Amino acid sequence: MIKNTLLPAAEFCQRRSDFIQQMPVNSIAIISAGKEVTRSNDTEYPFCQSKNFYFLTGFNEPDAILALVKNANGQAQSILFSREKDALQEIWHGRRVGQIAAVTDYQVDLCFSLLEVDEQLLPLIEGKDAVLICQQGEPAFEQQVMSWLADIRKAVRTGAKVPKSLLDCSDIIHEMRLHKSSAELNIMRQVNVISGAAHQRAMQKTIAGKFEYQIEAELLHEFARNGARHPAYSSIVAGGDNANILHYTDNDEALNDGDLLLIDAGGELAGYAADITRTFPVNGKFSHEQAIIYQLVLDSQNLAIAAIKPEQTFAELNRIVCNFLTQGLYDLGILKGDLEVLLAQRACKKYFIHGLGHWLGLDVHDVGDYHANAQREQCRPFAANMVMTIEPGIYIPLNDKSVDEKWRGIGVRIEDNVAVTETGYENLTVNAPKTIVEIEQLMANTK
Ligand SMILES: [Mn+2]
Repeated sequence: MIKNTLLPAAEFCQRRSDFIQQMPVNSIAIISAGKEVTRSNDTEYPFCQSKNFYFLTGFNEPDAILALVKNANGQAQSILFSREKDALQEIWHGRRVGQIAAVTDYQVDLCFSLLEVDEQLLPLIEGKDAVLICQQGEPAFEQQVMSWLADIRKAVRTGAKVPKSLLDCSDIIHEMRLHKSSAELNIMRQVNVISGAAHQRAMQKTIAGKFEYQIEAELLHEFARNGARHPAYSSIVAGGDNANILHYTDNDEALNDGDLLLIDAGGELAGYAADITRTFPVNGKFSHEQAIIYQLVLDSQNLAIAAIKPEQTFAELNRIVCNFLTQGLYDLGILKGDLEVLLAQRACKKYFIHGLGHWLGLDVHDVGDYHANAQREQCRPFAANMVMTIEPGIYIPLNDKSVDEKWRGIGVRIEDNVAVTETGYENLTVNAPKTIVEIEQLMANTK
């Protein structure tokens, strides 16, 4: 359990009060922490807190429950339920915050042991008009809440009043998470710098003959030694044709002289993710064809980033990138046919097979509505303090017989993390080398 020192308790307090403002009067929100997940037998995966719960508490222990109460008169209360102090458990498994420190350090109004949850929570639920929970992805906790409601229902003949509605409050929290505070932006800047340094280190340590997982080890080393102990997601370290497998995480093959290496990796700091992709030559020097495809992807990315500002949309950025990549692939003879038709069909999607970007924050694919329309275009107007990735790519698999052999096996993705500002954008990804010159120079200087 690492106490979060990067975000002050006051920020979490403010979030709870902003959330409570949006609750109906005479309701209770019940938000559950994450559970430990068994890896094998009696060992667990590293614990990852439920991000909605973390967003509202900063509290990093499993099994806890947050109850936010808004009474009929508008009065509010934050109540945490957490594991009780237990000398023996703590000797075996680690320290616990306990109920006293939870109140002082996390600034909730009250904290009870989980052993008291039925006794304390049922009277708070009883008599409310609505119960709010995060339904998305938490069916087991929803069952728990249903069973509490059933317990109250058993007492209706003695006057118990059962809440009439069970509401999903995921959207309220997700909207709050989409708009970053200045403290959150600061952490996201920091984790981007840490992750950029990891990409630099990966470039410096790459030589033909090493295995992909050895480069992964360099990334993890650089994350952890700078305070981002865990990666935000499983690192993709994909040499040669492996780059054409979008979510390749086997990372177990040898790197070959003459191939590109695609790395999609970011650290997690105070719960916040970086999500950076770089593609560079294993031997430190782009081949002619690799350089052409790389520059095309890079130019398209720069075009998209330069167009970011309030009111801009992913749909429009997609249009800009698709037009540019389609034209470029046509000029290279990789796309053949009538240019107008190819542009209208967005023919580049044959080789640019994923979306242009996504929201970024506590989750790497962060929450927040995209306002997708019937054509699946993401039309949500950007606003200041939203953070997103911009990650165009071109993937030409080795077995694609429709293109000249010289292009086959090239897979390039370039991904930066960008915050919307009042007047434009701020690229948070400031130290991961990106131009061909920068990459070749860095790699030449370390050989
Ligand atoms: Mn991404």
